[in-house]
Amino acid sequence: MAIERTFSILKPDATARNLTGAINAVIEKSGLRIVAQKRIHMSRREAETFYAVHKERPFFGELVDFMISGPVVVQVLEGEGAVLRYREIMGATNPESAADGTIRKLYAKSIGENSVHGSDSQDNAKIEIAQFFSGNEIVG
Ligand code: DAT
Ligand code: MG
Repeated sequence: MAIERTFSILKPDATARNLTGAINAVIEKSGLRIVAQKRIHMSRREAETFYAVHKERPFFGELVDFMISGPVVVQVLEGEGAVLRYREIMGATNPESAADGTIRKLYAKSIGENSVHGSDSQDNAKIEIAQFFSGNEIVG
């Protein structure tokens, strides 16, 4: 498999509980490298743009409100098959269904407040990375 990049967010429930380092430790133990990272407070418009694919879903309003409820850490992760690899270590969207040892099993509070985002395809990874990082902020 090729070296890829994926986009990650440590969500407000994670920053609120001071879990940035704990989650980064799981990421780094998996072999993925954090090649860009910054702590931001998303605007409503940024969150709506980021999750536009879900705008018809009943939970969209709640999701946007949550994502702007506190700081987040946006990241670019790099490694072999990074998109799929990160989805594996994140675990299922609903922490009750997430496998043991995954970030969501370890730390997520609920299906809505589930600690992390990870891109679901290489195409979306490129789009999501470009929403938050310029090329010179990514140091591989
Ligand atoms: P994932 O984050 O695993 O890619 P997704 O893309 O289907 O999941 O949904 C994006 C986020 O929306 C998810 O991380 C949390 C929220 N969400 C999804 N399904 C939900 C639901 N049934 N109720 C509340 N929030 C939900
Ligand atoms: Mg998704």
